Amino acid sequence: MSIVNKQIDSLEMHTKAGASAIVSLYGGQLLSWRPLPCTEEQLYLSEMAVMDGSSAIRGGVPVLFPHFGAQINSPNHGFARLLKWSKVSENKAEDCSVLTLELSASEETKGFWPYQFRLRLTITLFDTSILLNYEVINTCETAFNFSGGLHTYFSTQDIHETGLSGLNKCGYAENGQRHEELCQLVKINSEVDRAYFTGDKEVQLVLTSPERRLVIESTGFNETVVWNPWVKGAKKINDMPDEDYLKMLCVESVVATEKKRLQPGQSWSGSQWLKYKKE
Ligand code: TA6
Repeated sequence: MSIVNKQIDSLEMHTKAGASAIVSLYGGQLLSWRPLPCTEEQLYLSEMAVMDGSSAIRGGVPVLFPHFGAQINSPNHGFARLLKWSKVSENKAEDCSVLTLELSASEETKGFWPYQFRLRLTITLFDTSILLNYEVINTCETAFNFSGGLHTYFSTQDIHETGLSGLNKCGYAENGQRHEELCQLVKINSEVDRAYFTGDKEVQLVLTSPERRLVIESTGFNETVVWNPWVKGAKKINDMPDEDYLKMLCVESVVATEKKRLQPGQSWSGSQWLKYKKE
């Protein structure tokens, strides 16, 4: 955790009872979440993460926009995780703490994508849960299409003992092939990079690992990507220790294959709500 405090411009959030979170202005990225009652870290953050603003931070919750994945003449997963966001507001209530960050169009973003937009991330920290709301507003005079989402990295004590339920019977794409999920509990025993077509209804998944259960509720987004690079993939990632595939699993709430279209003045939002459960 010292890595966070050392190098980047970040904001701390706390509830009165003692849950906490750390958010980087660079990328508008949640880096740490410690809910009650355990106050243990729930997110994976690579100890080799680059924290000087020269590349995306490996871990926490990278915000993807204006596209998911690769696109010609634009950084992988878009520019939002590579730019400095600004703070819109910060409020405290009896049972929660709320922070809103924003990224809007600039000369830099126009170099990659010609549209005027506002991208807002509102983080609400409760004692035992954290709600991330991702909102895109079209502030230009023409319509645009976009994709993106929340690329959440969860920590786990042991990937071999980690499972994800709630995807049974859901169709997914992996390596260009379509499949249907047949498992009640998806176990991660090899490289996985699957886009589940969960649809834009509310989705409820449960991540089970030796140390806890986390309920992951998402709304708005139409796909859920499950990613672990496993042994070979991890070796190719420069900013992650080779053995760390054992300690992480990404469960991403995204708009990917089917882009969203916004008319001038329109907005769209999706959310991911992470709820800590001990057993
Ligand atoms: O969302 C899954 C994914 O697109 C994987 O294919 C994998 O490459 C990952 O994201 C990480 O991408 P990054 O650009 O952060 O290295």
